[in-house]
Amino acid sequence: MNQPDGPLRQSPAMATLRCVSRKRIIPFFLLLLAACPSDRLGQRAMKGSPRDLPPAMPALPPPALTVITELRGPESVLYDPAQDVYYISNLNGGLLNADNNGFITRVNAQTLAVELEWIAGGRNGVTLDAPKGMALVGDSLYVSDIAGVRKFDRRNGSAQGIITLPGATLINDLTTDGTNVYASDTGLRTGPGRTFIDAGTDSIWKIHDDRAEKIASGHELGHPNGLDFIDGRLRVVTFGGEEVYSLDNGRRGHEVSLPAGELDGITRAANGDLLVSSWAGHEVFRGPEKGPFTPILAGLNAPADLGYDTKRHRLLVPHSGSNLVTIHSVP
Ligand SMILES: [Ca+2]
Ligand SMILES: [Ca+2]
Repeated sequence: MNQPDGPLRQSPAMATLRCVSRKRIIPFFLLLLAACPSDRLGQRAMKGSPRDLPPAMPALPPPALTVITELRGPESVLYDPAQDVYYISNLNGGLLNADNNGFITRVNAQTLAVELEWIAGGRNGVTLDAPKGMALVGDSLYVSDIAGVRKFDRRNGSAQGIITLPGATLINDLTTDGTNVYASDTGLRTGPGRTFIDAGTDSIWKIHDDRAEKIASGHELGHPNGLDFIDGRLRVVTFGGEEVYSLDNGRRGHEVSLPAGELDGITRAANGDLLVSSWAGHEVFRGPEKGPFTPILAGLNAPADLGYDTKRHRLLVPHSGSNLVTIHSVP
C-alpha cells in the first residue's frame, strides 16, 4: 500500500539511494561501495582479511544491486520467468482513487532496461486506477484494482477485461496455485492523513474461469494483505497484525508471529525461507516457515508486495512511500 510522498527515513542505506537516484538505473557497483561503511572497510584492512573478523560480527544486509526510480506509488513487483521480466504496479495516487492513471512498469530482468508505462490507464483502451497485487495464469497478467481484478495479455499488455468482486473494498494482493487466482480484501478505507478506517469487508476470494467466489470473511482474517500459495496451502499476512497464517477451509490455521506488524508482502527465497515486509518495522524479515524471523533490510518506507527472481535469486522490493524499487541478491 502507498503513503503520500514524504521524507525518507534517514537510514544510511536510504540516504545513499536518494542521493544517487538521478538516473532510473544506478550502476550496482556504486551502491555496493556505498553500502560498505568506511569503518567496516578500515577494520578489514587492519585485520588483513575477512576471515579474521570476530565471529559475533552481524552479517551485512544485502546491498541494493539496482535502484529503479521515477515510479509512482509502487505497490507490487512480480517476476515472470517465461518472459524474464519484472512487472511493477504503480498506484499513482490514493489506494482507492478511480483516477485511471495507474500504470504497470516492465523491466527486462537481464538488462534491467525499464519500460515505465508499459500498460497505462487511459491509453490503448486500458482502464487502470490503483493497481496493486499481480498474478500470472496462462497468457494473462491479473492485476487487482480497488474492487476488481483486471486481466491483460502478459506478452503485449493488451486489455482482456475485468472480474468484479461484489462488495469488496480494497482488493490488495493476488496469488495463484497455477489454475485459480486468490485475492485478499484488506477491508480498509483511507482516513484523514495517513490513517485507515475499518470497512468491515476483510475477505479472501478465489477466482476460477473468471468468476469470483468469496472463500473466507470476517475480522478474524486480520485485514489480510499479502498472499502466497506454498506447498498446496494459501498463506496470508495480516496488515492488522503481526502474523502469517495458512487459510484452511476458510479459517485461520497454522500461524507464526513476526517481530513487527502492518505486514504487506510475502514471497520465498530459493531455500524456501519466507520473506515478509513490515510497514511498522520498516523492514523485510526472513525466516523458516515456523520462525523465528530476523530482519534482512531496514529503514524502508512502506515496503509493500515483494517479488523474487527465481532465476537469479534476487529479492525485488517496492518502497511504496519512496517511489523506488530496489533489487537485492538474496540466495
Ligand atoms: Ca491512481
Ligand atoms: Ca499489498
